[in-house]
Amino acid sequence: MTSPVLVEERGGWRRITLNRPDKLNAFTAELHRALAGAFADAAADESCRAVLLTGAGRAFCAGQDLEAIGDDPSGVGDLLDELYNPLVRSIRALPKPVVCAVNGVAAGAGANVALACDIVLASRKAKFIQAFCKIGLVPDSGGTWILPRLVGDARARALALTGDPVSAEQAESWGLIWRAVDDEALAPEAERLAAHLATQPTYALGLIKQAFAASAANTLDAQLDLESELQRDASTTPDYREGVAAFAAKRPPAFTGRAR
Ligand code: LHQ
Repeated sequence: MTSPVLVEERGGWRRITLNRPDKLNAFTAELHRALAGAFADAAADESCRAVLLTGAGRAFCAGQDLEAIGDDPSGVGDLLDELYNPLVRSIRALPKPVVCAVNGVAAGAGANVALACDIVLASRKAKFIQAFCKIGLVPDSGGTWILPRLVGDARARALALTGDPVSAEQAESWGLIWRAVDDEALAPEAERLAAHLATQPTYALGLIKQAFAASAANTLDAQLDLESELQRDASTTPDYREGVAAFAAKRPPAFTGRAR
């Protein structure tokens, strides 16, 4: 049987591909389990220093598989607790960068999982749809948290309340994503970015993710204290010494990505 998630080792980084193209890579429990395993492996493997998440076929992900879930509402909340929320948490907590290459439509939880990634590129044919209201649900997978932070309250509310699609170009100009790129440029550009990130001071990049995670709830005072703490930690790494030495020697740095 075809695996619902493909993992390719690319030397320092790995590509994770949602692989149910006939169903626009909609989430099933099986896909969730495979994806959780792929992120857990990426977290555990020190040689993996960046992750690229994308979808097979013409879509990135159409959210929850509405056929697989049937019409029994009793398990919907549990699905979030058991599958979607851990996925979003694992992406945000992964101490290495996650690039998302949104290769086509990203709807419902598919959109919000993409937006949970650290750097989001989208092909010009991609669309982001907060489809939840169209089926009588509320945005999940962090949508009500991340949307207002990325695009402001006015746009976030309108997107969630109408379910209107947002094009990749609009998403870029609103700051919902990092960059919209031509369709044929998406894969090479996302790969280049993941490969570049995989050569960078991974431990420090993980600390940067920690700082951004905390900033959403922190006062400036608390964030300044956290920055001191994280900077102390970063400055004890071999990569910091290497970065400064390489700068002084006017040569490219060779980072290990390690903490010690
Ligand atoms: C699908 C799906 C799909 C199954 C396309 N399921 N088959 C969390 C926890 C618990 C419960 C509920 O939800 C959640 C979070 C959520 O994600 S809720 C939101 C769920 N997603 C949606 O409501 C989006 C539904 N899909 C669509 O609106 C459209 O398919 C989009 C706009 C994504 C794409 O439209 P088209 O490009 O026109 O493609 P299509 O509609 O023709 O779909 C192609 C095939 O994919 C088709 O199957 P078929 O056998 O007829 O070729 C669709 O039935 C299937 N498909 N989305 N979510």
